[in-house]
Amino acid sequence: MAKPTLYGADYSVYVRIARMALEEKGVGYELVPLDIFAAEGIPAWYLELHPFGRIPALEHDGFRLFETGAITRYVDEAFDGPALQPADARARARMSQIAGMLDAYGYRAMVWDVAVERLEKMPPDEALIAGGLAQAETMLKVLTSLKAEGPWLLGEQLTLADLHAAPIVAYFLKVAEGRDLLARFVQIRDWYARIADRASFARTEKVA
Ligand SMILES: N[C@@H](CCC(=O)N[C@@H](CS)C(=O)NCC(=O)O)C(=O)O
Repeated sequence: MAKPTLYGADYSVYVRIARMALEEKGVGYELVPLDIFAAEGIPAWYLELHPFGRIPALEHDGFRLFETGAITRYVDEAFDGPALQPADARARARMSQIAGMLDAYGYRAMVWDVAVERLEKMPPDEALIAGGLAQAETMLKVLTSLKAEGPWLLGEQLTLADLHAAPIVAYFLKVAEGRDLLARFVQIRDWYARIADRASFARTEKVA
């Protein structure tokens, strides 16, 4: 089968989720660099692939796709390799719930309101950071309550839920407040140590 092409930047949390899925499946792919925040703006050709101007987008044998959740499910279903989605209806629903929850309530709070605000804004908006940390605390509480017994979020099987969560948590941990908060959620802290130890995580780390 032809190699898929993924468009995006190595700094992006969502691009990393898609790349981790490709890596875990053992799928060779080409990463075409696309800096979504480039001063010169988003190239017109990319808006053909993603009319909303976000990254990533995938192209495979003439098939074009955007939205990370759709991309990771496609990668799991279209290629050989270990299954990254549970067969059981309830576990599969839980997987979608965790990914949806991270998209809706985790990403902005943990990545932008806390990590990017602390690292890149001078001076940072402390109220925004405090609000982001409060939401992150709820996220970590809920992840703890939803986590099944076993090494991964859904138990014994590594799934798209783990791959969706890891890059968001990794970004959050760039700042001390993120590290201090995670330390209080032992099960998620230990889960993170496991996922961060995988080759798919190391191979998608941004090179400085
Ligand atoms: N719903 C999109 C979200 C992707 C997304 O927000 N990507 C970020 C980079 S991590 C982006 O493109 N941001 C550009 C912007 O906010 O203008 C998906 O699931 O792929």
